[in-house]
Amino acid sequence: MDLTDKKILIAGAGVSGIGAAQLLGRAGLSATIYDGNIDLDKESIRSKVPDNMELDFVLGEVTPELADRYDLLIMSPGIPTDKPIARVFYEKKKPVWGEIELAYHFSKGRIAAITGTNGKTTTTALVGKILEEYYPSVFVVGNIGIPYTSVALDTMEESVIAAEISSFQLETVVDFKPAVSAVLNLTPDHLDRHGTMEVYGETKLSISRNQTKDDVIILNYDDPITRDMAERTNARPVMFSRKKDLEEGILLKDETFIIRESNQDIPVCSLKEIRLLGGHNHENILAAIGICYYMGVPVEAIRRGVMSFTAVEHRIEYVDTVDGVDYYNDSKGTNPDAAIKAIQAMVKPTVLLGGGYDKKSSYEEWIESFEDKVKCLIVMGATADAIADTAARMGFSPVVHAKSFEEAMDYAREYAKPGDAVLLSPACASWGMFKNYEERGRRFKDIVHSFHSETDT
Ligand code: UMA
Repeated sequence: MDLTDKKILIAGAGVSGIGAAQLLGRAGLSATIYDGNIDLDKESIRSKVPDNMELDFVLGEVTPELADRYDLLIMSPGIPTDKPIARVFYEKKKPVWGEIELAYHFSKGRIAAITGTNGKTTTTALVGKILEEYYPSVFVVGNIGIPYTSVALDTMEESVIAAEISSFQLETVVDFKPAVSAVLNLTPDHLDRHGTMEVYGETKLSISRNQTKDDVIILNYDDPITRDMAERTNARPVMFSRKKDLEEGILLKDETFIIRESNQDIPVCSLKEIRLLGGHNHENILAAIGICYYMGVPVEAIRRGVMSFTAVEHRIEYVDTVDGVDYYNDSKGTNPDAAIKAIQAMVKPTVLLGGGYDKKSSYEEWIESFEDKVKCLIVMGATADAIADTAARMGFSPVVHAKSFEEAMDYAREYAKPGDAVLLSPACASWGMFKNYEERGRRFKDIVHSFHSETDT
């Protein structure tokens, strides 16, 4: 569809909606933004689009006549497609595109699109890193937080795009066609919006809807739902597995990531050479290797990208090794569940920093997960006593009390010996000590780097 002279309504004035308006403005088009929030700060939004762009607003209630005034509706992902704003357009048989579809319409280059319930942000970031090892023009976009629309006009024929695509975004794709797609796994999530697992799964698989046999879809063999998707796609399926010795695909075999193709095993790198920890991350690595290999990246560049990727910031992020001790920042471990994942991911004896704001969580399961991995727990913040009491009840020791974050870091350095790891994964929010978990994670990294500079001098 040629959008010149078309009347376009954008639904949602968040990150996606503003990205869509910016793109249309840069393309010399005008638009109207709809938002359910009647107190929207219109001037702040106007200041973000090109000065000469005509931008109107419709706020609050939706009437059926609204659809008569526009030729196309662009949906933000957070607005369900059964909401009145979308329904009135569907009823009048007017086109409804998601923000991803709009970006795709203007975008050039080849796309690697990644979806799944868990791990898609890490996988997308890793794919971006690997692509950058080889291609000169790389964009990392989508649900990861950078709207695809914000860069679509900057892409060129030779660009490659790593796009994290959520199920919400997939509800409104039309012609979107990645060269390589991936569905990492599927467990119950967002069922309030999608209704059933079947609908949720089909929505995820629509990432591949327009792909042909010349395109590739990377699927997780170890997840029965994504494995079965191979039967329902036109693209060429390539499986990854960390458990099964597949005849062809991307595998973890004898602690080495390999690409198995035409009876040939191509080693990429070994578990010892990577910095991204945890079984769930090994799956993300397998997927990323497959995606990049079929995006045309040579194995040597894939190897460099995987080996140098530390993590998404604040998620079991490797920071540095000082005096033989590896330091990991998992400040995003703000509840016991998330913090358990980080402990499970550790492979060395670990000095753990925990505690913070009191959300009245229970710490039993978290402490149970320490097993013989955590050699010492340093507690701080409002929850220090509650955690220490639970640890004492459960027979875990030693537990060291720190009066400040800085003191906790000094203790960590003292208790950790060469060959150990120090992990900040507090199982608590940071409030009371920090503005947010990002600030806590950055403080951790600053202190680790200061330890490093001390040892250099
Ligand atoms: N709004 C309405 N009516 C509604 C719902 C929302 O008018 O029924 C308006 C709100 O008043 C607000 C705007 O819509 O002004 C917000 O739009 P949005 O919810 O689509 O949020 P964006 O800021 O555009 O962010 C979206 C994604 N958010 C969601 O899918 C909920 C971001 O993913 C994404 O990073 C961003 O686009 C860029 O592409 C976030 C997310 O939580 C991280 N994603 C889910 C997930 O990862 O599980 C899917």
